[in-house]
Amino acid sequence: MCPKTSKTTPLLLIAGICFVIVLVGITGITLINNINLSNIIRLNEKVASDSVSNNENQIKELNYVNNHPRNVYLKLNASKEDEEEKMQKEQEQEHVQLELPKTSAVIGGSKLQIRDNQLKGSSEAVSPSTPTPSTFATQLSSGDGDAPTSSVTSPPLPFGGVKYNGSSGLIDYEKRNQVVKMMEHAWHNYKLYAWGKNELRPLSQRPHSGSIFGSYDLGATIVDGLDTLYIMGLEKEYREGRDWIERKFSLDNISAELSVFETNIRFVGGMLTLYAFTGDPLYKEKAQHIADKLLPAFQTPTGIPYALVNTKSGVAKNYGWASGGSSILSEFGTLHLEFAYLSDITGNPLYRERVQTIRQVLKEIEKPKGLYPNFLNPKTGKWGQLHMSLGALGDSYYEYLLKAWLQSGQTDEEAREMYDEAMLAIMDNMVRTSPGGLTYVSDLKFDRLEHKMDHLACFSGGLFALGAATRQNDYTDRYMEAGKGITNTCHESYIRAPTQLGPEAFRFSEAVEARALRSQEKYYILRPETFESYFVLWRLTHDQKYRDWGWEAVLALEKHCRTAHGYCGLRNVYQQEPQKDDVQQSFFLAETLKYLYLLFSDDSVLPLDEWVFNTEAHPLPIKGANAYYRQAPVTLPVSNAS
Ligand code: DMJ
Repeated sequence: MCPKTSKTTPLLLIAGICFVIVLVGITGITLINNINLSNIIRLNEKVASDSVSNNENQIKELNYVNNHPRNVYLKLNASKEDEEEKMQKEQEQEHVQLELPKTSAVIGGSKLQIRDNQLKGSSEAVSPSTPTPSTFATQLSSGDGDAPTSSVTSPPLPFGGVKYNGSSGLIDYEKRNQVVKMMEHAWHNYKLYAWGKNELRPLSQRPHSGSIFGSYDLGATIVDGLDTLYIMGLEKEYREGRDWIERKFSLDNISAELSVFETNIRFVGGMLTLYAFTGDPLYKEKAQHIADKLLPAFQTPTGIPYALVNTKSGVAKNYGWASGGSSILSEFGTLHLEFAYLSDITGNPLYRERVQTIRQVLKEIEKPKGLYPNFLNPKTGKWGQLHMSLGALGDSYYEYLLKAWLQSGQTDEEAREMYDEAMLAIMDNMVRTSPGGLTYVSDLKFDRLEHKMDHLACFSGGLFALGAATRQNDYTDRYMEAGKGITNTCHESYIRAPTQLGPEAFRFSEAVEARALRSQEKYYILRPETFESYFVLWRLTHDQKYRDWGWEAVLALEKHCRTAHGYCGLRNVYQQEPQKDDVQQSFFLAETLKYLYLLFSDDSVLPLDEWVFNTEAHPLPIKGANAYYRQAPVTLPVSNAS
């Protein structure tokens, strides 16, 4: 008996333990699933409740299908094809074969397809099927939203007469789909863990309240990312975002201290693009609502705005660290596109007047060596420290000079002149070539060059190239050369890091080229500037290397920045397995993924002669060349808004 009992006891014991383990396991998994599931259900319900409304009306109002830039293009082409088919039939009857007249021109060293019939003074036959902006307008149906410009007659030719052939630059579907999947991943996780908040912390799966917009529920990722969703055709996600804006977005009754610059480029810019795309009056109202909250910042003796404004009290001030109470060039100099466009769509000239005042101050002030220092005192109208940069604190001011001219349909000649003067001064005083042959833009501090380039300055590859492609003058070739050289250097800064992602700043010395040296320069926060230049250069040259470089970046982002719950920046790009920073920046959705998507799209998606990108990659229509401009019919007298 005894031996028998001792044999069965351990067996029973083992069976009992196994049973308990299985039981605990099942209960644990069910619990975890329930937590995740209830989380998802809760968030989906929240999103859904934000979205409940008369869907049918919305569909009619938004008219997503008809107004989507891609679909309008397809629609245009379809009608073009119809016409071509009709023509062909007629010609077949006459046994005549005609071809759409095309030729090519070398602009800034790149070969571009142009349409002869759109060249000034061309004597060649005009193809009856070639769409013009006015046919654009009449073929559009804008539903219940504000109508696009109804008749756009003989617009001044953008790009100095050069028009891209809409069919060139084919779509790379596989790579583009990958970018769409990245956008879905970023958006869905933001929706799951941070909906309505500003940004997502992917590792901690909670909102990022330390973002520049703080802990207020301003939905920065929604407003910034929405036009990217729209462009990518992610309609369901787009509608969720649009509904959130309608129901929740307001700056009334909150006392947030907002950056005038950041709020303008992300929120006003985002709303303006959505308005241009859809004609949905909601976006125009919101853009104006936000801009009005920024207006108190402009009440300074010079009209140069302060950096920060309180949305409730209207009290405005500058950053304590900025050179003796100065405002910052890249901030007050990056308002022009949005404010000018806002005036045109609202009929209220006040916004344009505010930025025109800034322009006049900058035009008239004496510039050391023709350069613009980063700091300007809004009370005295005098420069602060004489630090010059095409990176942090300077960058997008120069961008907006060229783009204000483009946005105006190349009529704002003052802006182009200021751009040319500034960029020539930068080329002479700040652009240098390393011993290894890399072109870079140094910072300049008083008379001393600091051979360092910010990642932020990598946008300037595209800026120089765009300057070259849009006007043939004595500097065209230099601009294009600088644009290509800088873009190549930024690519080098990426591929010299084991992660294949570029550092925040990189230096040039006897010992190193295009590498960060200081620990605080080695991070990568999902920035877009290098990809922005790949995109612009790709559109202007169709050199395959730019797409290849973009794809390298996609692979690197997937390898190092993707997490189970969104995308993070890296603390040190020179480590094989870098630590992640736990922030999914809103500009990752607004800019980084948009530029990568466009890089693998064909040229007809947001053609550069019809759209100009604000500094947060929100495309704005070009006046006279784009039926989506939606200019208000009447210009109101100056309002009493301050
Ligand atoms: C964006 O917010 C804008 O591109 C801005 O002009 C500069 N920095 C970030 C992205 O890096």
